[in-house]
Amino acid sequence: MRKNNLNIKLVYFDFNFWRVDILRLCLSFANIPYEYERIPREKWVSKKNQFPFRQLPVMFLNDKVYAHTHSLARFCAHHSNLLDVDDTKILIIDQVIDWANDITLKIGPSIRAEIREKNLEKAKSLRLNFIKNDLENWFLYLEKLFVDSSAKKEFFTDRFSVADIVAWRLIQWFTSGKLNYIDTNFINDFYLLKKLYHRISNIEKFKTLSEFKEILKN
Ligand SMILES: N[C@@H](CCC(=O)N[C@@H](CS)C(=O)NCC(=O)O)C(=O)O
Repeated sequence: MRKNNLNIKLVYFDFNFWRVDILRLCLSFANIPYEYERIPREKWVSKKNQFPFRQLPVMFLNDKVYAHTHSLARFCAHHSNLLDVDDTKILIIDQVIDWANDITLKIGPSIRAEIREKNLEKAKSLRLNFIKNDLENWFLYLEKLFVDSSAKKEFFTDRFSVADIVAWRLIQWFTSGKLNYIDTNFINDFYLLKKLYHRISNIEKFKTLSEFKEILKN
């Protein structure tokens, strides 16, 4: 019998990305087992129609399929005791997840131009526009949300939650050096977010998760 009678399978592409990693990190943090299927990009066209919104990630739960990162994150966080019971705290958590979605949509066109269209000139121009118009602003918005939400300035809701995991995963992504033209030192301008990142990286239970190690290795 699985913990909480949950029989969970997550499906994503065959690379690590925050949309699915936050789900995996939550479940693993709470010792909730899950299966994980990685679909190679080249198989996607033939499989796409099997999925409700033709997008990944999805979660199979007891043989029914569910989609959309935010919905899945709430579910996984709730079962992992990483959501909250106070609805104003949940509102804070929701905003961090929506922030992650929004900044991903902002940087998305430059990623697609590079990886799918293989148009490096277009990718560069879109990326430089993102850096000029969005990068700093969107991290400022997140830091301001942290300042306004957190009394102790330790975690978004003063208790480690999926919001902190989302922020950790996105900061890791944007400082990984994988995003062309983004100076990974940009995070030094966001002292509290940088401190949050290191605080989370040093949570004993978190830093020993296999998912955590795998994300940092890639
Ligand atoms: N609304 C979805 C968006 C997910 C999304 O954009 N997934 C991308 C990969 S990161 C995708 O599946 N794209 C479909 C495709 O490339 O055909 C969510 O919140 O999860």
